[in-house]
Amino acid sequence: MAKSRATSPTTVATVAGGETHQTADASTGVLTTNFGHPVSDNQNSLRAGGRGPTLLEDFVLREKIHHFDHERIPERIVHARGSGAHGVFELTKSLKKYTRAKILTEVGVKTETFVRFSTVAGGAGSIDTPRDVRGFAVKFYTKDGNWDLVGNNIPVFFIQDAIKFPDLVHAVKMEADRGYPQAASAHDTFWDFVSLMPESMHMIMWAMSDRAIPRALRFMEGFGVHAFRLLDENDTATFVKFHWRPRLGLQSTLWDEAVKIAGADPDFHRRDLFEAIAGGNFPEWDFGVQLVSDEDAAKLPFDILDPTKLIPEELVPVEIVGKLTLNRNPDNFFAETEQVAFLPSNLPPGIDVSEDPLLQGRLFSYLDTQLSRLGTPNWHQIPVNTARGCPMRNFQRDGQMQHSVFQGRANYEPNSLAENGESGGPRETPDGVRSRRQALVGATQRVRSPSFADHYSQARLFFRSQSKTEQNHIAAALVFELSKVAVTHVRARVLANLQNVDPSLARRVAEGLGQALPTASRPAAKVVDLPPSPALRLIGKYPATIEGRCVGILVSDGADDKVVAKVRSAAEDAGATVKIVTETIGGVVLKSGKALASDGELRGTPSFIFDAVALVLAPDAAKAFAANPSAVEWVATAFNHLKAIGIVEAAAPLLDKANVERDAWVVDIAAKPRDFVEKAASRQWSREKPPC
Ligand code: HDE
Repeated sequence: MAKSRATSPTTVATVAGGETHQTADASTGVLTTNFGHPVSDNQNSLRAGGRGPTLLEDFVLREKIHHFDHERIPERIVHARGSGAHGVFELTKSLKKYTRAKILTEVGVKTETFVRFSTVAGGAGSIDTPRDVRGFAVKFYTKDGNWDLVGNNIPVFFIQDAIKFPDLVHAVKMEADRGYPQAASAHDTFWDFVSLMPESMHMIMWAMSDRAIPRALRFMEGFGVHAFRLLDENDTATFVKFHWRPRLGLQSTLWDEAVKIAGADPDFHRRDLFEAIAGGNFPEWDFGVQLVSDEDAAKLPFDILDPTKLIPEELVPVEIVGKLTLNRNPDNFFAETEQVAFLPSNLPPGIDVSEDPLLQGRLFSYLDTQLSRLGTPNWHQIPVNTARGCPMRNFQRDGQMQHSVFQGRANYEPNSLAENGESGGPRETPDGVRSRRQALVGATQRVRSPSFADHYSQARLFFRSQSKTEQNHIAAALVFELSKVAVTHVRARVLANLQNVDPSLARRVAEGLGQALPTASRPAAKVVDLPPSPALRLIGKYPATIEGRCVGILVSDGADDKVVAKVRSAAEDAGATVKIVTETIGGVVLKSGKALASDGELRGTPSFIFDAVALVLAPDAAKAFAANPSAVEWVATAFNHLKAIGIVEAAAPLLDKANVERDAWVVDIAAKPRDFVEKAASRQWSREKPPC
């Protein structure tokens, strides 16, 4: 692993130029002010008499409150709510033929990374489970400088040109006059905007699919979205799209679960990631590339520079070339997850941009935003942002919060101070960052290329490639979202656009809204039927597994120890974690007389935070639970959320009260613990009644 220069909070960190500075030391010892004065009393401010006013001269108090008053920095304008982790990237297959970037050519080398996942629309304190796109931003501390792959969990985007981004974000965020809704696209302004921007329809299909309500950050795919370029030794370019594939597979919540989890645990995703890493269950992703030559790109039935389009895997397969493992939680949320700053323009030699007009705008935006967020052009010196795999030397100097103490006189170049025996400073190298050699032609103009005009064919491709269940969910999501839209003509315009995506979908949504179906809007380009791409599905794309998931066991006093142990070991052997839920947090006494500790009390630990549940109950407890609304709801919700339910015979009164039909996903756990675990790896989709 590349050696870190900014290490533990108690060490001395080396910064640019080899100087050192002290990082915050939070270890034991005497409490001091920020300037090292020992503090004698951290409980009482300095007063004139025991009941008198506080004295202005109390510099200990004033320093403490002054610092506290300025603890917050502006939150990100988008992607404010995020969770981060450290990790390591290892290349498994060299791309030497296409690039000179060491991160993509040195097989087996481990490179440190920092990853930040995020929602887009909500503020920093908003919930983890809204319907939203998730950010998937990876910082690789490569030997050739930082590479930031700032992507999402959806491979396309709403708009084609950066100039529309502020409009999109204004439309989706809280409405300007009322300051709500927070973290929700289900409101007038968002749908008004997207209904007027048919280019957003492909992304809308993804955003209304279950991809936008992931079960955990660990179970998401990631995409670089734009076409980038790889440059070989001769600077010959190949287009590339980047992909992350979760080794634990893709999994989403149901909408009803997402809504309920928002209330039960607003930190559901953050907690899941933190606990998984703390428990040694390191999430892993395969890293893949789709490579396309200029000649092949020209033959694609869409423009590779258009970020509202994806390259179907059936057309260009995703080649797996590396692996990312998240193996360390941040020591300090603010210092790392909040202050990490990504730049799509952070590209090591051998990786280059494309002319995608959305990417081009991002190359400017991210650098700019860091100045208002982090307040200084020296934000690259914040440890989480500092290059680690290589030196950082140049003649940039001074600025607010300059941490480096540069030596010597050479703060300009060229200079000849070396001839005088002084340090002349660093020099450029031909091996550094180089751009593709590309002839740029065309008159200066503000136009949208005609090759970007087809807004519907891939939206249709996505919808028609989904399983029936996923199509049902998309229709239901559209009905839900549009039902929150008060302006009727906006709903009508969305329906008119949906007609071009799929008339049967448009009809279903219109019926769900109880609104007449308008005729289709006029597409700018002919909509074509593309061959379906099963790789776009969520359900069934990866093998079903319970690994990394969580099973909740509702246990009562007098429950059979052996059955509890059986379920636990079957689930744990398959890689799941187990949580014991009991009526009170005090736990239970099992049949053998042994005490069993509780991980959560029944009312505060609802079944919808689990992937599967089991009921290990004594007969009298099952009867008592049947008269307990919280217990009945616990079981009924698990059933309605299509989960596997492991049961013992004695649980019958509770199951009956909760209207649980004994289908194949309701399994006798005492007799068939393995069958339970197998069923727990997926949902019983046939239980679901299509909501519209
Ligand atoms: Fe961003 N985006 N974005 N974005 N974006 C930001 O940068 C922006 C876009 C994405 O965890 C901001 O440092 C513009 C696409 C992620 O810190 C800001 C445009 C994709 C993150 C910004 C886009 C993304 C951001 C806010 C259109 C997927 C969070 C704070 C041209 C490929 C990174 C910041 C983190 C954050 C601007 C479009 C992903 C304002 C102008 C497309 C994952 O600079």
